[in-house]
Amino acid sequence: MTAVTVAMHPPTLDDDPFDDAVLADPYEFHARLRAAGPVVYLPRYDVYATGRFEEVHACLTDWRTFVSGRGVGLADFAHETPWRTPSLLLEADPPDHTVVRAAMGAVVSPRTVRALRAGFEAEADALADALVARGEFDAVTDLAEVFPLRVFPDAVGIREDGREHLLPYGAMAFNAFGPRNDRVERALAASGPTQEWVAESCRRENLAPGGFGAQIWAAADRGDITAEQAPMLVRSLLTAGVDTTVHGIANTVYAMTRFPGQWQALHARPALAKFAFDEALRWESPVQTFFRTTPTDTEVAGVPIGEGRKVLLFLGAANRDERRWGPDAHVVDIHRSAGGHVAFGMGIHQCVGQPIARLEAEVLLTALAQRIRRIEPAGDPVPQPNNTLKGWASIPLRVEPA
Ligand code: HEM
Ligand code: OVM
Repeated sequence: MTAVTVAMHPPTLDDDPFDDAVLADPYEFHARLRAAGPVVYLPRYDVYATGRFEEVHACLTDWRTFVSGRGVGLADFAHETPWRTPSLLLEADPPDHTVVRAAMGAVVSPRTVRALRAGFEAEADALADALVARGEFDAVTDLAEVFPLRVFPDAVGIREDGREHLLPYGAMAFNAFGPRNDRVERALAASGPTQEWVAESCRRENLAPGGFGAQIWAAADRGDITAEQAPMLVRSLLTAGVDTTVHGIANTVYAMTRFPGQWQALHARPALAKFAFDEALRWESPVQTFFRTTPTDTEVAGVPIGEGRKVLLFLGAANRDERRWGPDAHVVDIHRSAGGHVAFGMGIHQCVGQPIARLEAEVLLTALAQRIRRIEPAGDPVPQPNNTLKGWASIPLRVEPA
């Protein structure tokens, strides 16, 4: 017998995953994406894509074959000019990435973040008290946007004025990973003052002592990183550290409105808050997608992929893959083992801000679970379209005090 290698042509899907309607409700598209095959071709953007857990996980962990240094959005930095200086973490590969990541990992660590817990708890308790007293509020604008902005900028040590730039800047950065559609063009066109404010905020003299920002500069003083790299790392915190947690918190509340029994379980045992957060991140992942680029000819699940191709990884679809999570993948169950989801990524780029995100979510959900017996929608949630982030602009909520 002669062994014959057959180059497999991937199935083609004509969908636009960055269309407003798909962004608002991507799950039907995700199902067709996973069903079509382990790898599909999207002619609309001339990219390969995968929504299956096994392939997404494999690509995330194989950083040599699927690089980040050419950008983790649709744009290939080998051919296109990035909208801003690329991130030294997100948009870098070893060995450059390794040094910088070690420095950031020392600044944002389980140990350094533990010191923030008491202060975060006090803020969470105060906010929960005020919202429960109101009885009705918006889970996005009154809760999920308020809490991170109350604790995170102070933890970094940035100045008070101009903090209203943080959410728009993050939204723009995550939009910019997608195609240059209207949403991106409009945001970029008006972004001058915001970009200037962010750059200013990263300077050593504008960062309060003791915060993550000052600790990044201290790493430069020690020679762990250079003085040119320090402000770029502060920028990474400001870019990735706000909108992500806002949507993570809001999506968790939304998940609980869709599965009221789960809130009952959480109220009965507030210590389950951290599991509720992981399960919600799995079920509705705030960061839906990232791209990688192939520096050499390769292959995924038998599908050949040429040099210099973009591969679109659907984290949010992988987190609902029945092959990995079983037939009830689409059900929220805070008692399941959601650990191992890829909502924070996987491998060398796995979210360095996780300890902060988890702390924020845990203290806030705990405070709410202790005080609220029942939650129910007080109106229709309003989606917030973003090329990368899955979230809501508004989630009207009614709560019944414990
Ligand atoms: C990386 C998601 C919160 C800072 C990542 C990645 C994901 C992610 C999926 C991997 C990117 C890749 O593989 O290309 C999330 C989610 C969050 C969250 C869902 C909240 C629920 C945060 C926070 C910070 C942060 C609070 C900052 C304090 C970063 C940075 C990276 C990163 C700097 C790049 C790490 C590297 O490339 O080595 N995040 N993130 N994130 N995240 Fe987060
Ligand atoms: C960064 C960064 C990291 C993760 C996500 C992200 C806008 C940015 O290092 O700037 O999204």
